[in-house]
Amino acid sequence: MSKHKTQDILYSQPLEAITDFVFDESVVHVFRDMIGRSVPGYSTLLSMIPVLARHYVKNNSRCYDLGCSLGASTLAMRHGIDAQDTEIISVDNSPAMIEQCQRYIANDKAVVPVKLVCADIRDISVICASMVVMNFTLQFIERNDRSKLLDSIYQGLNTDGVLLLSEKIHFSDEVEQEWMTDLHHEFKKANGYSELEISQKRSALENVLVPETIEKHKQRLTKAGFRKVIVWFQCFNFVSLLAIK
Ligand code: GEK
Repeated sequence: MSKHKTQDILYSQPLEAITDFVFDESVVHVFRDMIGRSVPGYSTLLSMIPVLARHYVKNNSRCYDLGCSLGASTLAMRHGIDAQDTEIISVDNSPAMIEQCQRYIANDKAVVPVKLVCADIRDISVICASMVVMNFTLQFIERNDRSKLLDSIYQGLNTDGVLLLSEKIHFSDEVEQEWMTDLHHEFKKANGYSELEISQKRSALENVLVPETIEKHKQRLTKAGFRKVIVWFQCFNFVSLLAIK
């Protein structure tokens, strides 16, 4: 694929009507560029996943990447795992994402088996897991379904297993909310996005990506049963939590 086709210009021209954002083929083509230029700290966060995988993934257990997109977190886990007899199950409900992800996984030489599943993450069972990654996916799940999903992840984790949950967050304090939103937009501008692109993308995501506060996430994870929940990474209004069973 030529380089210009992989650059995210989806919202660069004025659109007559802005429809809800979907993870279709046009997004898949530009996804790596889009997420890197839109999520502050994304590459740093990914670079820590092998470290976490080495620490948490145990022999004879499974790992899950829920909302795997093109498999960036899957590959990061795969390269960190030191344990024996493990496999990674990576799930996404976008057929276009899974198709492209399959190619990337096939081109990767690491040995841990990866099973790709095209399904809604609300419909799969997590079983015998030592590590579950949900990197910027829960925010796309309807709010009413979030507790049930986290409860089932908790049930499927082994004792001392870990959930890595990364999310865009909202602040209950209005000043903090505006402050971090401004800095996020600065980050996007510094990465070449125009005011028009930022505002059109924001409208497209409005009903689709629903952020919550850190407090809400911690409360839900604690209620699910996780014995310890910590924010291990934050960059502006993007955070990553580790929840230990
Ligand atoms: C990364 N984790 O690069 N079931 C399955 N997949 C879903 C669902 C659902 N109900 N809803 C959304 N998705 C990746 C990045 S992107 C984050 C994850 C972003 C999928 C959707 O198809 C998309 O591929 C992914 O969740 C979210 O580490 O684009 O901000």
